[in-house]
Amino acid sequence: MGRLIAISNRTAADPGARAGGLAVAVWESLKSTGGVWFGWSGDLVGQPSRSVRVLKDDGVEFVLTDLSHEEHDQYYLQYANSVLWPVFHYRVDLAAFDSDAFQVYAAVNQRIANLVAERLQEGDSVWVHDYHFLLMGDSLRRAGWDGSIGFFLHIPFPPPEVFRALPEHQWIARAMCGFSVIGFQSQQDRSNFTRYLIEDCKGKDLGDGVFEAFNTTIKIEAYPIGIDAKSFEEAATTQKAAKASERIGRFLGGRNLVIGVDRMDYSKGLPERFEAVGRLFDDYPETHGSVSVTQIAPPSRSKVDEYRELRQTLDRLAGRINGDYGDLDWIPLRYLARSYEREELAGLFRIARVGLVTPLRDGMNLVCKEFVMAQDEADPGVLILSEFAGAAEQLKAAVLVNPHDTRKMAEAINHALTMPLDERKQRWEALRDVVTKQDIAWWRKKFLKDLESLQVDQG
Ligand code: ADQ
Repeated sequence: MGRLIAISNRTAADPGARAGGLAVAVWESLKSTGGVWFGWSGDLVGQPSRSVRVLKDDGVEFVLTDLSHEEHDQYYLQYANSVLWPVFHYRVDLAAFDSDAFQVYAAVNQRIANLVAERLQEGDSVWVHDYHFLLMGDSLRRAGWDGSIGFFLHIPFPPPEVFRALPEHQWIARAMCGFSVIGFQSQQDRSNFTRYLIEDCKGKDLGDGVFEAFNTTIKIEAYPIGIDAKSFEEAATTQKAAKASERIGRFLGGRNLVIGVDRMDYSKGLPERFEAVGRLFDDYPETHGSVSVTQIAPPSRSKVDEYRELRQTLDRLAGRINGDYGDLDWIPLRYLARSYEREELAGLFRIARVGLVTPLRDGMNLVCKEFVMAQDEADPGVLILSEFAGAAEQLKAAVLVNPHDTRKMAEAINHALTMPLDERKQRWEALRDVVTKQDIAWWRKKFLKDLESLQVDQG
């Protein structure tokens, strides 16, 4: 097999950034084959730059480019994060459509494609990641690369009716057909995209996951991303994990912990979750004084304004709940706007009776898989999962909820809190099986196998 070439907006050049899903998955893949990882350096400069910085670590070469201030603003903050992110999460109402920003988005895709194409060798497999680079297949073709190119979308793909709201939808779909393999998180996302291809692009289903559109064939599959299950399981029994459990244990004073851990983003359904917690205390008085809900959600720097509004809503909701129900020795709902280390989170998950993962829409969601792996098998907690997270297709043994239905969510939390040990064990064993079998290595192999088999076909 040739070299693996990864392209993603942020890379794991900074070892501290190797904790998230994408970074771990790509890092492991590149280490095992020895490859090159292209992406943004994280630095900003005056003008679009032609130069790159090359770093080497553990056999992996990082080729990093700076973004100009305009590129950062238009490509990254505007088009990727304020247009594609909301529309792909079904939130057309929040999108700040902007055709100038799209031009810069296309130009950055092409600039980076040119940088990559200059360094490609015959036999290389190219693996492009996420919504920052939807046009990269076409851009690489324009730059002269005719080998195979895989693409994996980490966020949802919306139904055609929503995708069509993007003024550039046809351009984007046509460019995506420059990829040889397109991977989605779920069957739902895959079928949204293939339906668009058939309805709007005269696409044809050739069977076996292969589609024809724009005079080319593309393999289109769902590859649900996993976590490094074994290592998360181990993280939950480290000293750091035990210390975190002990610290929160002091605050809990024997009460049941219900935990939520998210990046602060409107897609995560935090106000709806807080409403459901309010309903829990309204409708189930027996929970007063016996349950503590802790929500961890650190602010994200690139979304300052949006964060401010969300934060105000959460503060108002938590204030109402704590004012109505709190007591001298009981805070019903705590909201911590900071982040914790992986081992600490694992320790908190382990001591929790209920994990609340209720996004309004999520590509996959890795937190729910981490919650599962952190549990104590003798006394496992219960996972409450939104039916709108990609993970719901795999984690059917969770308590599945509609995150918009706050009354039902309150009922589900109460059900989870009172669930007998036998049922908790049964559900957890089924969940652990899936998360362990379909882990990060399984995902990577499944995707790369399809990408490589195309290369053999073409060769
Ligand atoms: P994210 O939207 O970032 O990822 P998610 O998959 O839930 O969402 O989390 C990624 C990682 O961040 C997890 O390892 C989690 O532990 C960590 N994390 C989240 N909140 C944290 C907190 N408060 N403190 C510390 N760590 C925290 C995108 C898509 C997802 C998709 C992933 C991977 O939006 O749908 O699952 O990519 O493809």
